[in-house]
Amino acid sequence: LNTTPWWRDAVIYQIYIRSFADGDGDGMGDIEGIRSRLPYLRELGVDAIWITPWYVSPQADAGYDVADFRDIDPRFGTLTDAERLITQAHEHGIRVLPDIVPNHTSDQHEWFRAALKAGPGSEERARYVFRPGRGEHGEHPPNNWISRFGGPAWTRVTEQDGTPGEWYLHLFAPEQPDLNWDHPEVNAEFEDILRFWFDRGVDGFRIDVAHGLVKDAELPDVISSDNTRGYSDGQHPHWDRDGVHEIYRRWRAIADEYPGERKFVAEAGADTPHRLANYVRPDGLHTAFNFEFLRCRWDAHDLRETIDSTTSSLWGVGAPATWVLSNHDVVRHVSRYGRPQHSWAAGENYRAEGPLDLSLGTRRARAAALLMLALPGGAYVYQGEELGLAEVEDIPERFLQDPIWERTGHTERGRDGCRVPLPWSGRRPPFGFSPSEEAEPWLPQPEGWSDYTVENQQGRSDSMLELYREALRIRREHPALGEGDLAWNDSPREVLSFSRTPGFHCVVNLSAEPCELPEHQRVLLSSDEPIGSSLPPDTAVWLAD
Ligand code: ISL
Repeated sequence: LNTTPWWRDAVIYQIYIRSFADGDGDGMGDIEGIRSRLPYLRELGVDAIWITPWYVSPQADAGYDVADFRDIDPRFGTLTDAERLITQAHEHGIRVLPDIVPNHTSDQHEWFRAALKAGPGSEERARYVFRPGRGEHGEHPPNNWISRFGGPAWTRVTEQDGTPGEWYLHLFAPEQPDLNWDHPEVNAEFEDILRFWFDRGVDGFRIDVAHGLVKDAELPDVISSDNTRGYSDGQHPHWDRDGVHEIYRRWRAIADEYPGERKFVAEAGADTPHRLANYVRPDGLHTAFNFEFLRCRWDAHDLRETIDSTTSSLWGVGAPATWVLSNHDVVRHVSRYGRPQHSWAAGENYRAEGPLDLSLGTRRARAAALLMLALPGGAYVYQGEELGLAEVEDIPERFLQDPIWERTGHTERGRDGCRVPLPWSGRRPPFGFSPSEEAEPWLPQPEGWSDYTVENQQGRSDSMLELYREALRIRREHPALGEGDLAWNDSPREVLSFSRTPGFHCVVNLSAEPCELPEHQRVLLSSDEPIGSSLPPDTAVWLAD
């Protein structure tokens, strides 16, 4: 009998809703599209789906600017569609986790509109972070905080009488004003929103910018808006402050009122595994994304250190580890690994340096999938990684939609390249993404994606899709996989080799030379064929006693 709560080792598939599947033919994904692809997800073998924000939103940041948390954006469907999706997903054995965005609302949220109207000093403004500016005429922002999307984190409003007035805080786009989490109404509102969706059957939430909610009330200048380096624990004025954990203790209590192990996963930009562990305590959130793993280079030493430091910090607080290779905010890992010189810049943004070797990137991505799915804990699969999609790096500028592109004055292309609508079938765009051939996906798909469609990959034993399906099938069946131990084996420096009990072994060769495989072990699955007694470079293998 397996008594492990489902969330401790779930494989959760990230649906970026506007790019997964389009049910109504407007070129944008929607709830009906997800519903129609539930059989695909069941066959893939994932335990749950995380769906990026589906709420009413002007879409200034692709739905992360929410105007009404209790209804669905008409582009994506209706509340009834959402309820039907939850029910049908459950019938397919798939749990559903929407995204919740508590750090900010849309500037079109009724609270923010009321705040603009009500003016300085009002109760309405107290739910956000409004301040007078610095300088003789208040013409300078209240402090030096920087928006994650570029430029100052403050925008000045024009008051009702037409004069330049107060400034409001937005750690992201100006259309995303930050809420004031010291305000009891803000707290009460989100607790109610959680209940609203739990009552409709959702199995948990992904919490957006979980580390950003609480700010130092004095709003002091920062040394850096990118990260917490240079500050001692919890002392940065707006990232990763201890006060957030009090909020999540209450959220956990709400989740625990419901049957069936509802769970949270924090998108917490904590700078060390130790700080990340603060989020995941028995009376706090269940899990948190482990972005250290995502940021690793294709380097055995880097990966092994990250695996060790995350497991030891998280196990220390009784939480399972999670593993993520890609998401809707970063360059797809085929493209990262296919560029030996890739690097993460100071903040979050990845820089592509040097030419892309697509076949190398793909080979490594196959090996990385076997590594990730063999590690203890849970894993996240970002839509399209199971198809081996690479970053689309040549989207014509007129199509780019990410606010980062505008806000940085076109110095950063932004995140659209990992958000291109999925190819399902057929020889040309929209590749079955939309029901009609004439529909134009909201971002153009590369012609070359005809090789990457689900239709083209299924049943082909050498395809990325079949590798994921087979790995997930073995993972469900093998008692050693999921939660549990990990023991490193002796291996050459550039080889990762570990065992899981009972009787499972994973070897990943990150060196330029073939490496010897242990004798007397049976190959369960390998990322490249054929495997003899040695493992080629950039290849992973699963072995059994
Ligand atoms: O702040 C960070 C690190 O300290 C970032 O990693 C931050 O957590 C990340 O940029 C937040 O992303 C999420 O919220 C954004 C949205 O644009 C992203 O798509 C979403 O994943 C604003 O809601």
